[in-house]
Amino acid sequence: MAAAANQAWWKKAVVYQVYWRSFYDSDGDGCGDLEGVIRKLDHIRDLGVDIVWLNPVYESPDRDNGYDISNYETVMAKAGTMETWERLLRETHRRGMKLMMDMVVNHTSDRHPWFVESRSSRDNPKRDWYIWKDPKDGGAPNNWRSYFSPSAWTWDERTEQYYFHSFASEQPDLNWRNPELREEIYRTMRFWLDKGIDGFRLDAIALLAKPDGFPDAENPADIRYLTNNPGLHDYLREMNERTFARYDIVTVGEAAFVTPEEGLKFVGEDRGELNMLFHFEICDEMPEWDMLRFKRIQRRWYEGLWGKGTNSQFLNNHDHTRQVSRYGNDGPYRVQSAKLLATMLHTLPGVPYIYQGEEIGMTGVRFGSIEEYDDIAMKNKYAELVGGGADPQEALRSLQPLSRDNSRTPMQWDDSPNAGFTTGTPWIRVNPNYRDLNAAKDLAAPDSVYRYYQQLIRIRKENDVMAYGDFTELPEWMDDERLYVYTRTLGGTTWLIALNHSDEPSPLEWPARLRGANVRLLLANYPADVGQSGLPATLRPHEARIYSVE
Ligand code: TEU
Repeated sequence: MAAAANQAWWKKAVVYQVYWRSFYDSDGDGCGDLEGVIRKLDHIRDLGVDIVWLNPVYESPDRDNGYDISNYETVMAKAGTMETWERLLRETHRRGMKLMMDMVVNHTSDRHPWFVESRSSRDNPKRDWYIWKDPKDGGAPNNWRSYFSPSAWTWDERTEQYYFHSFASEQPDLNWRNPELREEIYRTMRFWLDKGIDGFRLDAIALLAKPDGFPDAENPADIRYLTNNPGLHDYLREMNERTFARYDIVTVGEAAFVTPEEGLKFVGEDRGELNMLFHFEICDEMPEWDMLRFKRIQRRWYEGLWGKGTNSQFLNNHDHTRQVSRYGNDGPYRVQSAKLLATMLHTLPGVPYIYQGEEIGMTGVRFGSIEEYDDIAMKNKYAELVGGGADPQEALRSLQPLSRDNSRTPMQWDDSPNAGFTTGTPWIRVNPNYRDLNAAKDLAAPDSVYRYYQQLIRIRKENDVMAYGDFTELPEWMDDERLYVYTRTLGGTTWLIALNHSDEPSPLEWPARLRGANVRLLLANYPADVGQSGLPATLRPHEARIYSVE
């Protein structure tokens, strides 16, 4: 395998995602805010995190929780003021961390002044900043769905045309064919870069290009047609040249439906586009834990990117339910499982992302009625199902496991009312398990998940092998559905990671080449003597161990 690609500060980084509206509410209005993030920065810093990824804070009607922007250069009042944001930037930097902003340039809010102008008349100068089409056969211009609605087109009575939206009708797509629009976006990006931010997470960045003529899809339900269309990489190269390349920053592209070969087009170090890829071959396409499928995906992406571009490692975020519930064990082995998943993500090739609350093993949630949910994607889908005749309770049950709200319930700080998140009424209900599952209780526990994350991040940062070491699965367990055993090797350093992703103890027959090696325990998620030599004959349920091998 090719040697690790050239080194860069962000390749050894650990990213922590702050969904600020659910992080900490400083003023009791029930919604998290930037002042609240400032007050909790030490919680993030003490983990050992390098980069804070802040979900969108720009002015927005909040139909999609900030991913429907109505002014790119102001902070939404719910979050705070520009002064608060500038203080957050300073306080983040003062703690030796970097701030990565979430930038949404595929679409705006339908209340953005640009769209208000664009929809005002067919000959408005900004008409072409969005995508307008005449009806076809008396209906929508084609048969495409959007991510959030049965049709990707919404009729506009005033100008008697349809406009295109990859997500909700409140999120009209920008027309990236228009050079004037592109320049305005680049100017906005430089507005934030000139404030001293350290990077961007680029939302839905694989959707910018649209195909000529918008032909009908053979299978409208398979929405891949929304992504990776011709011209996309021309836009990304121009974007990089006009903005990112002029600053010492890091960029990560959220790109759905890409293969490793396509992913490399975004992040190949010779491409002049983006730095890191955030793909969804797991979270979008692997509904529940499947060890062999997970191993295959990891192999494919390692072979496709390693030495040429940088992958991200994550199993949850604000759009995907909490990993210990979806891909682990959130019952009797919740603590061990949370630590095992973390060990895997921080030792596999790629930059690890921590989603707020993951570091204390927070779990998914099940609310009793659709009214208790907030997620526009879930509510639109529920309306579509029930409108199509589905039983309401059955529709709710079918949508609950993957509802984005599973990971959007407030951060659970302590066992006081509303988990210490707010003194007001929370914008979304707190997970009822907060009394037993919260940061204060976890930090006081001898088997604290948070303290394990601290150790995991520390050994990653003290050694280059995790960021730059080659990845090799041990053939003895390649087809094992419980055990995941692999090494990372850089120069003379070899680390061995052994994971038992199951509720049962798993015996291991170590190969002779390892039985005689000098093996030393570096970290374990069960009580163990770090530094002890020798390999275990058995791994306990959800046991994870990291060894150095000489
Ligand atoms: O999500 C984009 C998105 O939904 C897909 O690209 C991807 O397949 C994956 O499922 C993520 O869920 C981004 C934001 O993360 C999401 O919160 C927004 O709702 C969406 O864009 C629209 O801006």
